[in-house]
Amino acid sequence: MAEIKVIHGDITKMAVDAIVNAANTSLLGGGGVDGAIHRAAGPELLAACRPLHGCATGEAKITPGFRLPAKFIIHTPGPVWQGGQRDELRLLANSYRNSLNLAAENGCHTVAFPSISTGVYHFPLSLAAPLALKTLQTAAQTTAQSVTTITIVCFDDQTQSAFETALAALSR
Ligand code: AR6
Repeated sequence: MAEIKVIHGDITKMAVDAIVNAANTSLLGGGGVDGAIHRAAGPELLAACRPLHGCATGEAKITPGFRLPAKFIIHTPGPVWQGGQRDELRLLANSYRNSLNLAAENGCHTVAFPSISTGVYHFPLSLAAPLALKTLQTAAQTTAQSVTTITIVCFDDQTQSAFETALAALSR
């Protein structure tokens, strides 16, 4: 069974098989973790993203990691929070599940995630963290059994605390 870990850190520094990017539907870069990943991976990443012609919310696409320590980058646009009545929970779960499954299909054993949609997309952390961990745990037990380690890389204390609380509740 996959181990799920929560750490404080910068996802661009993770030496794992795949890191996940909280992208937008254009896949052509942006701010936040997306901007950091594009800066660290180098201009080859944008060149690799252009022919992908974007990605629907909740779906996922893969590129090489280029100058990153990670072998692959899995790009997923999470939902923009609009109050909770626009299918945001299902779409966020789709982002986590589809990203983990795509990693497994590409032979990845170690995968790192940022907290998708809880930055400029304003998804409430208190809802996102438990949903993310439950979705990842279920996918790791069913469709993505080859994944051994899932690391949630938190960039700030509030995110880390929300994921640690959700992880403690998950293993109870
Ligand atoms: N490592 C790990 N986490 C990070 C890093 C990093 N280097 N940098 C920021 N975060 P956000 P979203 C955290 O806004 O809400 C972009 O412009 C950040 O603190 O990056 O899904 C895209 O192009 C927060 O906890 O992603 C889209 O347009 C989390 O990553 C839009 O933002 C997600 O925040 C996507 O918005």
